[in-house]
Amino acid sequence: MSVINEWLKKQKKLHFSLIDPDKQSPEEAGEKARICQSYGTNAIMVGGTTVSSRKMVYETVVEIKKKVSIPVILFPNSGKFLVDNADYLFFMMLLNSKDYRHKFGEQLEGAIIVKELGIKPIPTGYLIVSTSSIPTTVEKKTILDKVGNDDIEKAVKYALYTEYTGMHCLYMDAGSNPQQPISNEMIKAVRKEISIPLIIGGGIRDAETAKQKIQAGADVIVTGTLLEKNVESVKEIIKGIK
Ligand code: 1GP
Repeated sequence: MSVINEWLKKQKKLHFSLIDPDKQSPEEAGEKARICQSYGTNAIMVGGTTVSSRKMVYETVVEIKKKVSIPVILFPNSGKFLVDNADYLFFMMLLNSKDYRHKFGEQLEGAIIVKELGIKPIPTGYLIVSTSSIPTTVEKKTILDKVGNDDIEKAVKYALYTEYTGMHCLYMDAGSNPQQPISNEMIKAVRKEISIPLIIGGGIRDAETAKQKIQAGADVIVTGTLLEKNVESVKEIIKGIK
């Protein structure tokens, strides 16, 4: 059984806090993680589209691990920035990238590093949903088979592909700080067709929105930008989820 399923057996719905090592000092990252744990977040994700220093990732994880007891999961943009002091790694296929490197190449190079470092991989299908008229950072970094908020059938196809290829979870992401989150309709349609855990992130900034995404069928909500701007506001989001 996948580790996310194990966690979901203990708590029906989960919240993950995403910390980008580029956005603050490792010490500040540790303090944010501590606050998020005190609010009831279930894991700290470490990563971001623009991360470019392995040292910064390592030191950020060191400081986070000093302050929290919950799992730390790497959310990598490349095999180059993997570190051995995190507990888990989202080993992700960027499902709707047309770019060989993002879909397969980075993972291929990263596989041997994962083995050598002994990090536990969580096989994850990662689907970028384009919800905004202004492209998010991740949309600028790769060439996408665009899945818009109305392309529900296409999202369902990618979700089924994820389940049928044996991946442990599907992470549907509207990118960092998009104009709007993934629609409730899309989440409902995907949830209806798959049984693996469904992680939803991107643009979730208030408790009501988080609650709606959970009611539509999300198992896990990811919050990133909000905790960079005002970590206290994560408390309400977690209340909305649980
Ligand atoms: C981005 O899903 C995450 O990859 C979080 O998005 O920064 O908008 O919370 P936000």
